[in-house]
Amino acid sequence: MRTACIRTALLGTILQAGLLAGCGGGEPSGSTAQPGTARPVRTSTDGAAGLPVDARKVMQERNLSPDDVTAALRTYMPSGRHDDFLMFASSGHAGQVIVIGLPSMRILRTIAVYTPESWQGWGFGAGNDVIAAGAVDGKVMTWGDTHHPGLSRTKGEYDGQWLFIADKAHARMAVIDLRDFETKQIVKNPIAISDHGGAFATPDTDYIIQGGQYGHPLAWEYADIEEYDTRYRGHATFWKFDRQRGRIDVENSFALELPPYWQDLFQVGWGPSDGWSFGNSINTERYTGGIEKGRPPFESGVSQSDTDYLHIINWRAAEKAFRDGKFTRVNGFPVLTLDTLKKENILYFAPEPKSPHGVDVAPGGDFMVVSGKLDPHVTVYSFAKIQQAIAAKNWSLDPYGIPVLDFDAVVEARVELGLGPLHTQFDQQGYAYTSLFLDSAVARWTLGGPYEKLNPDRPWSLIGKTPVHYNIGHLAVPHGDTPKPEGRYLVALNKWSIDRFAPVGPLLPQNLQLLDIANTGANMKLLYDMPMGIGEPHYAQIIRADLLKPWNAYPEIGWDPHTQAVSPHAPKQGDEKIVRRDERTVEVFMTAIRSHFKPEHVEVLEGDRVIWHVTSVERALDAVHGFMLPGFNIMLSIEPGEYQRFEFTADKAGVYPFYCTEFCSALHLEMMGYFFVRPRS
Ligand code: RUQ
Ligand code: CUA
Repeated sequence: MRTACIRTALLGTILQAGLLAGCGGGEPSGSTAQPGTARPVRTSTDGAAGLPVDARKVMQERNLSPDDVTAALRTYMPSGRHDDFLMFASSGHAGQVIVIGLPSMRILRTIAVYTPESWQGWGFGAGNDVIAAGAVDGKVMTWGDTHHPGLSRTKGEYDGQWLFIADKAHARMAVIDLRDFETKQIVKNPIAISDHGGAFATPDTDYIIQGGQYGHPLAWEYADIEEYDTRYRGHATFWKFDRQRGRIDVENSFALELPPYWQDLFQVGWGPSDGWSFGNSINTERYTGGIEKGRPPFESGVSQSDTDYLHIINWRAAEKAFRDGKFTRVNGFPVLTLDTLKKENILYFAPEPKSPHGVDVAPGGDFMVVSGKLDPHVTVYSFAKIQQAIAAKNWSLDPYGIPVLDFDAVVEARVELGLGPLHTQFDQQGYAYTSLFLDSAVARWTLGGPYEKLNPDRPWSLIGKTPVHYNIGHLAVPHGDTPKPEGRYLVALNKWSIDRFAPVGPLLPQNLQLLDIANTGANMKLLYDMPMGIGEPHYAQIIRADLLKPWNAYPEIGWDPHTQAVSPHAPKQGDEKIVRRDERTVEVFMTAIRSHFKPEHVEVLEGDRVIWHVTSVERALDAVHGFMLPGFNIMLSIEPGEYQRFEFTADKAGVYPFYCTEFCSALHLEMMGYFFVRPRS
């Protein structure tokens, strides 16, 4: 394996510069952006000559520069004007998805996924089955750690139909339907207890790929840590997606057994690299930790080698091997073993420097860009060269017998960008954008090869860096991980906000910063700081708003959002009733419309099992009702046309006023009723 051009000496410098401190605690780094730098007070408003007198007055009063005004004009949305793009951001350990409009950076809504959320009525009577389906060994998990939202694709491009979001904490995958922005399914990965939480759709959304993370025995069985090399494993799971049903088809899904190298994100190829997937790994050292035993901590043990392995997977060959039955079942789930991967030529590695993170496919599907967190370069792999190296068997073998392609044979270019490069996005002008965690900056650089015609002067070179505040993780460009980027904006998803906002206690918001990448040269202009105080977005994808076709009310009255069809059980207007099924079971059929529920009196006996159906018979846009039942942890959001069903046991006699939780009309306060639980005696 070749390592000559990697500057090992740099590691010490970088560690001193504060990567580890920035990750775990201590002072953040920021060579280009200093926290707390006060901006000079302006005494004039030079450059504001053409503005109306009022505007100039505001500039003076608020101490705004002409640049500030331009930034404000680029993001301001007059009342009623809609944003051009929607960003779907994960929310980290808040377990949700956050939807944000661009360029305004306004939060439009959150989508409850893994964590119950009462405004959406998710997990308080409705959605409970979906959450319960993601149970781990029978235990229902009521939170998740969402990292990488993945939009569905057609020919590699976002089609605006589905959104997938994985749970890093419990190795689960969720499906959101973008007609009603609701979670429809959560599946638990049967072979992994946790993983990196990535979700990338193949070009036509045949599969959603979820990569592993920390090595552990498959199906989380017990094995001593001394057996790490033999019993601990990584994985890449291919969830089959059934567009017709709008569900992951677990029966037709499969996984690849991988060495315990701590994989993370798996991207997919398109165009020339269609049928292939690319992931990376960070612990080919197979370091097992043990700081309490006097061993180096993971953070240094895992960073010993100069390179880890880019994982190159021929997923069509994997699919064929799966269809041909060449798998073994682990915890009931089909797994292609390392032996099968070798025999069927499914898996290859290529060295990647140094503590790599993320791999991103260029718009042409021709290059794969990898950043090494401890290497100032990005490394660009050529898919054509990868194919040549495979054909020429230009490889050595890793300890598990997997071919490791020769580094020099597959690398197209290395571009020096700065400290702590992480993730890369692309635009339509032949530029790439890489986040620099340690530099707290976004680097703009040029692609070469077929992209050279767009930037003939300087292929494969750094054009400029823009400081961000502070310590950027991911970055997102509209359609910036597809064959057709629409690079007007870039959002820097910064991990630290430090001094950017008014203090709100020791838990600070993240800072999402909007940059203008269309109207600027080397220095991209910062347009807007958005405090994100409801979760920690990791990755985000940004889609043109006109590609989404969400419903503004459910298509018909009595609509069951889980089946996306009218439910035969939905209560109808005029047919509201309370039916005693047997001595211990009562069924309630209720409707809701401004400004009453019907029935308003619901009486059961103590100890009854209650099955409650409610339909909103509203057709008006935004006429949403809520339904709560105190003491029973019930809270539904009933949107126009929607039907919902919930069950509980009325285990304590009493009088329970229920009410509508959404301020729906002038007589909203009167939209209530009584739930009487009569004592049996
Ligand atoms: S990883 S900050 Cu979960 Cu997306 Cu890179
Ligand atoms: Cu219905 Cu308030």
